[in-house]
Amino acid sequence: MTFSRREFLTSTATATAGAALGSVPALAAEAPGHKAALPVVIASSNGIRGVKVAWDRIVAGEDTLDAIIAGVNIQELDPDDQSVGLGGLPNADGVVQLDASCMHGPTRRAGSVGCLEDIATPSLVAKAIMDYTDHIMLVGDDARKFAIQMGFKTQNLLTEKSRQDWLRWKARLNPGDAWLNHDDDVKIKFTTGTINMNAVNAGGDVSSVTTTSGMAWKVPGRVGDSPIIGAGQYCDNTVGAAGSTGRGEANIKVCGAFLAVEQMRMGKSPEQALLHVVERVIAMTEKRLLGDNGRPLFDLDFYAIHKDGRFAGVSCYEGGTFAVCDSAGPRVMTSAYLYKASERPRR
Ligand code: SD4
Repeated sequence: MTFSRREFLTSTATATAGAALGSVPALAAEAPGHKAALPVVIASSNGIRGVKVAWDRIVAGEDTLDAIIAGVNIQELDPDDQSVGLGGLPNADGVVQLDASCMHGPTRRAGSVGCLEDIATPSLVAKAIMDYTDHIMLVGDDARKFAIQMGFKTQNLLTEKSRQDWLRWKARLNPGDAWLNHDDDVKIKFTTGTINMNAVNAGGDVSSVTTTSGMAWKVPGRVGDSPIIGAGQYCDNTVGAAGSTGRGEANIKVCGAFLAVEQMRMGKSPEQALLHVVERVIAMTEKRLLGDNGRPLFDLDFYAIHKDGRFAGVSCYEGGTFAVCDSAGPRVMTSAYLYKASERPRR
């Protein structure tokens, strides 16, 4: 921990004001945060359908990891979600390469896959690696071969919509090259969703999963934070779970999901733990990614759940949301944040 107490209180005050939770907290007096009766499932906001599916399955007695993987499968198989699985935005070569990882609290096992092509459900491939091998991570063509051996079906993951977006990006890349712009009116997306989901059942068992097509237009072969155990997601059955969406390169450097769980282990609430993680991210950010006001030029969101039912979402900037489902049903909630939206530097 490199922050002085004064720095901690100053930044915590910013964050807490951002979360509209009132006065400056002392280290021991934490913001109350959110708490649900178990079971509870949380996810990035694109998981709003998935948290309900996962929660229903957990209530019906299904294992937490199987349940949340069923939850994220919805996005993976949805061709209109351009951040995950089928229809994900491709890399710079126009090839969809997927990353995913998962962790199962009760058995303390983990699985992960990076740079996977042609298989729409990398979360299930990560789980197959966990279930059927003595390894944790497989990547690239050999991960694809493994998946085929395990019975997964290959398909072209590049939808026409994502191919058109890639073409527009490519055409505008260098004004002087031989590609002509073929559509001037369309805004090009660079990153979108990714889905992280975490659950605790009534017995306090915890699991986590993250799945993504990664950063759009990435350098072929690039692996983000999602398949990195401890960055994209992490869980410990004695504490809770955490995960992330957003700029993976920023998260990897602080092992954000692991750090969040460790902060909860040391007694912080999920919200305070995640605020600590985001502060570490900012402290570790190179200058080229900071605006003149010292605020980051990227987005990064974290989600955490404690095994006692407390949970939180935290973003760099005001405006972030996350999905939750408990006995009150699925809903989107506002994330706490470090900086006001007005502090976001212009690019
Ligand atoms: C990555 N964290 O590959 C992912 C991307 C993401 O919203 O979450 N986008 O870096």
